[in-house]
Amino acid sequence: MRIDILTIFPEMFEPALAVSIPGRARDAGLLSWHTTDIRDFTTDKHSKVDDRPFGGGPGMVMKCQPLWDAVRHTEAQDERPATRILLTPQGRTLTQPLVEELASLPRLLLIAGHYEGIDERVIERLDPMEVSVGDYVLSGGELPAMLLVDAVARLQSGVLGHADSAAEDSFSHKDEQGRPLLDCPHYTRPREWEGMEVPEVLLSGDHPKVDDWRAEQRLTRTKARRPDLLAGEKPQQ
Ligand code: 9D3
Repeated sequence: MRIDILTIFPEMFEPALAVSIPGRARDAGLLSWHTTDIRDFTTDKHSKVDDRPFGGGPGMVMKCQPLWDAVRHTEAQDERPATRILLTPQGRTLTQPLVEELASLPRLLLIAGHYEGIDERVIERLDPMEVSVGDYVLSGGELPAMLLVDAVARLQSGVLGHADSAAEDSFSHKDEQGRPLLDCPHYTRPREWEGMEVPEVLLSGDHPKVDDWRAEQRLTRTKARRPDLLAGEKPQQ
């Protein structure tokens, strides 16, 4: 899979992604990412990617032309068709089902804005999928773009080792109706730490009993911490 990232802060991406699972995926030849600096596509002498909003108000608005030219230039770098994704607070929330859908595509083109907004006309012309990473305010789309790269990278087949693949299967623990559950608690040595013991069942060697305990913990924790996950009939999309 190829991922292109359009941004005015291209230098943010390499250090964050190289050290993590995306770095492993790249080393394994399963993933590549390429940044395009939107500022390289400005035509004025001050390299202005933004301008004051029509109608007044605070903040600046990203101009149409540099972004449009950056997208067209970047798409021409590879023959695979790119799915255009704009990271924006107005988008649909990134969830694991959406990550799985995106992870199966040959090429993503991520657009990270760093302004109050982007001129609506270039959004209309690009017609991207609009994606948010949750209901909180960030200063730009760069960190959301990195979240998305990380989430799709770890689903490229071959990235996760044997242990992790098994963990991946059991990570997606579901209840009887197919709804995702939170994970159970984990413990490792020592058996006693600061007067705190490991639950006896985990030391018993009775694996069916351990499985039952973990299943019960997942359900209890999900009810207590994320009742919304159990609210519907189907998993949330
Ligand atoms: C305070 C500014 N807001 C006025 C109502 C609008 C606004 C514009 C740009 C808020 C945040 C941003 C920058 N954020 C993103 O580009 C962004 C984002 C986010 O802030 N939260 C969750 N997901 C995303 S994806 C991109």
